[in-house]
This record gives sequence, structure tokens and C-alpha cells, in this order.
Amino acid sequence: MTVQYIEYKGIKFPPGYNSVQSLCFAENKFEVRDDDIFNVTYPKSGTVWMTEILSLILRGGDPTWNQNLLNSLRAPWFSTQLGLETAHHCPSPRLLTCHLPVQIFPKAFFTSKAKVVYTSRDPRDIVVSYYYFTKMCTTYEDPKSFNQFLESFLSGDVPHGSWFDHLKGWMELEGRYDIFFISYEELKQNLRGSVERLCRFLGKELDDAAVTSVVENASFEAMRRNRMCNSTMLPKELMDQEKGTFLRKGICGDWKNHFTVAQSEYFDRVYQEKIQGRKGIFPWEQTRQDNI
Ligand code: PPS
Repeated sequence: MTVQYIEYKGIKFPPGYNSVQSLCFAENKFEVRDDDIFNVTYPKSGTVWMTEILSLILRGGDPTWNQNLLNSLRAPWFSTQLGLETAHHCPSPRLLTCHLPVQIFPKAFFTSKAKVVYTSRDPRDIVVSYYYFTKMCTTYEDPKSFNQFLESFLSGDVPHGSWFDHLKGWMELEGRYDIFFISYEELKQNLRGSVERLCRFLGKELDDAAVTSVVENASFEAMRRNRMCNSTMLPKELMDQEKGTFLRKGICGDWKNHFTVAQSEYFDRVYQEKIQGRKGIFPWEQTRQDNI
């Protein structure tokens, strides 16, 4: 199926909820509150996972909110038309979600005291997850093949733009704003420790039982059972559950089941060239972390 993507500032966005107006509003007019908490990711990096974790932390570990309200209402996608409406009506402190690259992020953030949690993930696992997602999500064009999708990803010609630019753009702000960087791999390896670090960043004191509840309710299994975050409530016109599962595998290193040796070598060449200067600092670069 051919999909007519929205284009804003040289980046493609899936149609439907996004529009040039909503993106422009998000960037230039969105009013940021000092106690806003932004959940920022490149697609397929663990966005909905972080929404569950943050929602649970804000409620002191009580899962009632997560179990009774859709994630898109708990942490609205404020750069979409629908999400903006929701965000306006959310009581403080708000949780807000987006995949925005830094150059389109609300300008008001940079003069506010708001916080950002930025979750990154092994780009090889992102490509695989993204590939399956585009097959089930109707606002994305069907990839012709995995190889074609990989090439588009590496050249930045996919919805939401280049992963390399997204990551580097956000990392350049490190130390200058209230931004917490964490990776999918760290969440997988030590969810409890990650939750405790997030609590400290957010200034939330949770006792051991509350942290345990966050960890249990944000587990892959619990999330798969929870219709408020497993995407099964989305209409078929948006996401065809017969073509895949949103909470698909939830593991690190699935790329090894998909990449050929040639694709892996090609990926490494592009990665070396584009990630220059930052190489060696990400958990996915240490092979021992794979297959967590
Ligand atoms: S989206 O569409 O961009 O919002 O997708 P996003 O939420 O960023 O990423 C989806 C992937 O995150 C995995 N996921 C989890 N993994 C482990 N544990 C938990 N609790 C969890 N929740 C979500 C989800 O399964 C997708 O990854 P893949 O590799 O496709 O399974």
C-alpha cells in the first residue's frame, strides 16, 4: 500500500494523527510546564515500556492507573492533533511522549525546568522491530524486503528520520538540560536498578514494595496482558493485529536472527562512519550484553 507521508523540516512522519500544523505547533507554540516529564525516543526504542515505568513511578507503584487508562491518555503524543488535546487537559505533573528529534522539540522546553527521559536502543534491534511494525501499522508503507528497509534506515530515509541524527542531536544536550539518558539494554539487564535511578532523577521516593510493583507491572509479560498498553485496543484501520504483535519479542540481540553476514558488515561500516566520536559508550557495543 502506498502511504503519503507528512513532511516537516525534511523529515517524514506517518499520516493520520500527524500533520504539518500539529508538528509546527509542537515545536513553536506548545506550552511546557515546569513539572512536565517528556518520554522521548526514536521509534522502537522502548517508548511504551518507558510510559509504563514512568506512569507507575508517578503513582507510587500503584498499577490502577496503568490498568485502567490507555497509555496514550496517560502520556499523550502531544505532537499529534489528538494527543495535543489530551495534553492540554492533563493535570500536572504531565507525562508526555514523542519521537521528535531535538530540532523539532518544543522551544519552550529550553527555558523551562521540565525533564526529559531519553531511551535509546541497539539500532540493529530497532531496524528489526521497526520492520515488523511497518508491516502491521497501516500508516507506514509496507517494506519491500528487510534488505530494502535496512538500507532506508541506514540512509535515514524512514519515518521520523535518521536514527543517528536523532541520537546525536539529543546527546549533544547532555549536561545542559535536565535530561536522563537510559537504554533499552540497561532496562533489560537491571530493571529494578533502572527504576531506582529514574526515581532519583524524578525526585520520587518509592519504598522497596513500590519499586517491586513497578518492576512487576512493567514486565514484558504483564504489559502483554494489559490491554491499556499492548495496542490491541487500537482500531484495525490503524494497526492490523493479524499481521503482527506490537509487543513482539522484547529481547536484545534479535538482529542476529535477521541480519546476514553481509548486512551486518554493511551496518558496521555505516555505524563506524556515522557514530564517530561517540563509539564505545553504548551498551549494545559490548557483545556480552546481547541476548539478555
Ligand atoms: S513505538 O511504536 O515506537 O512506540 O515502539 P516502542 O514502544 O518504542 O518499541 C517497541 C519495542 O519495545 C518492546 N517492549 C519491551 N521489551 C521488553 N520489555 C518490555 N516490558 C517491553 N515493552 C515493550 C516491544 O516488544 C518492541 O520491541 P520488539 O523487539 O519488536 O519486541
